Amino acid sequence: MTTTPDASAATDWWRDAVFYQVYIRSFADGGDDGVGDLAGIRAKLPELVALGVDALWINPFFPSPMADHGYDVSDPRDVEPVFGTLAEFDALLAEAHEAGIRVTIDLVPNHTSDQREWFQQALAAGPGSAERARYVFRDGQGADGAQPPNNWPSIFGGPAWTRVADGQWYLHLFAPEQPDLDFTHPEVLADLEQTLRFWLDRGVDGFRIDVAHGMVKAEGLPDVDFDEAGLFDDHGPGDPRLDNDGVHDVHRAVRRVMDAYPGTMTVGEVWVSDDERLARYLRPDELHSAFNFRLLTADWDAASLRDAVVHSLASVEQTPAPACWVLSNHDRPRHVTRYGDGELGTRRARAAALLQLALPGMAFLYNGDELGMPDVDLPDEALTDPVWERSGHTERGRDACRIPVPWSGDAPPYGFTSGSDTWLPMPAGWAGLTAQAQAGDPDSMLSLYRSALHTRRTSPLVRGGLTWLPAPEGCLALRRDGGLVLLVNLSGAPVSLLPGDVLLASADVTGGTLPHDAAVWLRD
Ligand code: TEU
Repeated sequence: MTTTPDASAATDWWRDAVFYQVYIRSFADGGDDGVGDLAGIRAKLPELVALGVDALWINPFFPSPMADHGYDVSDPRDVEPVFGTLAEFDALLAEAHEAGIRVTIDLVPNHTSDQREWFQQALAAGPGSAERARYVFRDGQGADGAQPPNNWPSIFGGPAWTRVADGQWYLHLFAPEQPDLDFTHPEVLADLEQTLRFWLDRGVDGFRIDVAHGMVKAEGLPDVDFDEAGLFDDHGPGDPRLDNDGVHDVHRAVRRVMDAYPGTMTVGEVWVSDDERLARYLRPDELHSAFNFRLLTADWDAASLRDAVVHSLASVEQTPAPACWVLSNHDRPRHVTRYGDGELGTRRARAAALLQLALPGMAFLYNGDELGMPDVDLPDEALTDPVWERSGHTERGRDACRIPVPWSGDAPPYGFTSGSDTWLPMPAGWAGLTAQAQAGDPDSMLSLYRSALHTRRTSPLVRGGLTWLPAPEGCLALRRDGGLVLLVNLSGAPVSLLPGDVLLASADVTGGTLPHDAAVWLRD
């Protein structure tokens, strides 16, 4: 066990924390195999301290056949050899805590790897067995049972059912290598509780909970009555696969475990856009917090961004949870690219950073946000995301936003690994994007993030609730109770600054004007 940083600090340290998402395969390689690992994270802790983040969320690093890059877990209570060892994890945890950085990890309750012992036992034991009851096995439809039990599509494309040798089918909302567990089975919940305690006893500070709206399916597994097109992006209301009321019992059970470890927290990946439905996950005996993906899906215009902020705040208003702001993650196109790529996308991403970090609540940065990393178009043969195969090569999947982070130097692999190859290819032309190149440039994205995080952490201005201020047409203006004023200009033309001293700006504001696609922090 390690001690938590600053043990005297409030147990709700996470309420306004800045989390840094470490997509472990792509963050830093401590060896030469071209895949990031725990040793790589240890080596980069000084960089994370310099950046000024409060906590990490590390994507799954558990034993896995890697059908979905670690989200197919074959043992939830160990470390995948490609990423290191349990001892290496303990060392990382101790060093991070020493450096004042909390560590949260990914919890994948909805499904396991098909290579997990449980699933192998279920296959061997046959229809009707106790072993099969931990998963969702059903007989098929039609005279010979050759049709799947219902018409559910997998979120990765294709049917959500796969038939096994004896003729039964099993459910997988994601890849066939990720069979869904049945949470009505008491052993399934007991195992999850054991996993929570295993990591909490080692000293982790919390969990990001994968597909936190998915563990319980609609009673009777009824057919979906919408067509498959758009499902990948839309987990809308009425989808019988997701957001069923029974899932809240799972969250209550998780919370009971968490409550025995003061100062720890959960953040749920809840792809539910309805404010009231989302709020249900944030009741006092459920999740501590949940991602709100409105900012991550909003268009770059004043109305959409304002709408994202309003709804994110509304979803937590009647709950004990803080808001939780995300611009990018390992599942979606990076925001530099969403905002138009190149100089335009970068310029907007700088403004978006000042928006995200000015808002009340938790903020999640995705590794590379601080460098302004864009997506990379990869050739077909480089694609590794199961979505590419499952969709019949109609969806390219998520590799583009998972390119390894460039640290130094002027050619691939840019200091990411001591080897020569990287698990996804890194492009030429990134010399200026590396952390090393940006650290020395006061006008870089990295310098902007460092300044914003420093101000956010140290200034009493960036505290308290939010009030909208009157703003010029096409602009957003708001004030934190502490006195920080944010102005974002999406009007397409320069606007005058609001009154106050400039603290930080995403673009040149000399002369008292804020250029378009820029943002400024002011002291009122
Ligand atoms: O994602 C769940 C989820 O709903 C996403 O698949 C999302 O719909 C999709 O990526 C489109 O953006 C989580 C993890 O974040 C993802 O990486 C995993 O692949 C998935 O669960 C299965 O574990």
